[in-house]
Amino acid sequence: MTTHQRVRGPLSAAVARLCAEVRPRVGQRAATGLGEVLDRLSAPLQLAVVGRIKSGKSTLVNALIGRRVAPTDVGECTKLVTRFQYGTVDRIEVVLLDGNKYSLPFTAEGAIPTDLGVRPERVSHVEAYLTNAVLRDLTVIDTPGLGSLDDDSVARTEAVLGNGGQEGADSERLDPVSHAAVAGAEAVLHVITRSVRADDRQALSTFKAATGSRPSGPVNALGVLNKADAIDPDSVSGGAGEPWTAARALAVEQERQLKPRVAEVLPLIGLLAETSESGEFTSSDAEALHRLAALDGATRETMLISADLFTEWECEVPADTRARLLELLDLHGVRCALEEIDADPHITAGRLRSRLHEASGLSALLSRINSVFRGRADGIKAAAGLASVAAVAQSCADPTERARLHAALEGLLTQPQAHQLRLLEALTMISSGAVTLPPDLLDEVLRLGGSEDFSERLGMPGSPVERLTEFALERAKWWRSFASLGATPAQSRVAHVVHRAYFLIWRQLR
Ligand SMILES: Nc1nc2c(ncn2[C@@H]2O[C@H](COP(=O)(O)OP(=O)(O)OP(=O)(O)O)[C@@H](O)[C@H]2O)c(=O)[nH]1
Ligand SMILES: [Mg+2]
Repeated sequence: MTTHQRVRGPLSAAVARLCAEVRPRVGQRAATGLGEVLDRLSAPLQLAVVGRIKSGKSTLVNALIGRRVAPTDVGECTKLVTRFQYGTVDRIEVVLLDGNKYSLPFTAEGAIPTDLGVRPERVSHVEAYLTNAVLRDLTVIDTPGLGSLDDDSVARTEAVLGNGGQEGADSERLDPVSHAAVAGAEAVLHVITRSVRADDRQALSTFKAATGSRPSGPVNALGVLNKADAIDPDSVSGGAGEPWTAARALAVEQERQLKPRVAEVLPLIGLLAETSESGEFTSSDAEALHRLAALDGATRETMLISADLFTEWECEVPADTRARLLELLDLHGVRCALEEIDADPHITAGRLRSRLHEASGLSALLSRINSVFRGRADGIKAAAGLASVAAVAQSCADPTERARLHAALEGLLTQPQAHQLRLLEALTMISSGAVTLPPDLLDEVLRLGGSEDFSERLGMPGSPVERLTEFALERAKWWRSFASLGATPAQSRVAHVVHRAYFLIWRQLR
């Protein structure tokens, strides 16, 4: 049964207790909903990778899992949601809209076949169970490209990610809306490329599509500026003629545009990350690169001008070997590898692979995923769980039952230890645009909700406790007077929460 499953962290545990306590006192439907919330609270964090068509979502999914398992660059784009979760044996399960499931073998290369053996219209989504350790505390969800889909696929995607209707629902299941809120992804990697387009921004604000009723924000969303290798450094101000510097400058610019809907935007060369993480890069690839490095300078330069020249120019390395290198690394990756070989002609294949990994930017992304998502999984999951309970309450036909659920929610939120959830809720209101604050106050609230560490939350890392205590009290007072004097009603709600957050910090520091 669900209730004995492990719930990770005090906030999730508090929400789990709430569900377990109220469940016997509500009707069958709401009880089923609360059961789903409970299941969800003990499951790994659900991280969806979303973005425009062909932005490199599946490539990034493979890099994260460390295996080329999601089909990439399939002539046809990804049409279905695939959830990659931990399992004790590798297996693929195709879930049909009528609720039936069947399993499917991996391709010879160990990937999910693009042909699922049934008409795509009949499929709800694909569950892939893998033994990879990363998936123990993170379920990774690959999604179809935004803007790529016909209405039918949109409806399916939303149903799985949590924003739409659910076909084949029997009477004991939740109604579509609450199912959506319960099933939605809890965190998001938003993959963008070169420029943030209007529809990227729109996608972020309607990111509800991926997270049920919970919009993305600084607490649960990171942006990834992918294909950093394809950025022309001369086209970016501050690019300094160097691709990675240009990518960083562009990421900062995009972050400015997208904040506070994402915590941060990080540049990435997803292809290099995938190749170096998935074990696709072999010693014969390294050997081919050594042979290319040994070519005379003029030939090498010419070949590196374009992909066509790289594969078609006369040279002793066979054309199909070069085509493979291009597929694994693209031109920029090949260039990086050749420079590494120039610097150390005896570099081993393993070392070359790890240099490519370093060049991909994946380490920085993983470390942010750890601090933003894994580190805060408890708060993220608990906030998602609360939103789900609220959605279950909302969909109750019986007013007494609804009131009981609301009372339980309120009861939980007034406990001091649950205040962090109020703060997360306030951040969500801000990031969804429901509340606006002047930039300095916005930064302050983001900081306050952005960490577990008191000195970081107060923006004074390394300061002595006395100074922190004093500052927390000062800001608590300020926010209280802002709440009653200077603020709009919506700002005032947020200000009360911020005031209390400072007050609680002050009390604990003291
Ligand atoms: N040069 C370069 N190519 C990349 C990078 N990331 C992905 N690609 C390539 O871009 C193409 C599309 O990648 P996918 O991962 O299939 O993109 P997707 O977003 O999953 O595409 P859809 O599912 O069709 O929307 C593939 O050929 C990838 O190899 C990158 O960082 N650099
Ligand atoms: Mg894809």
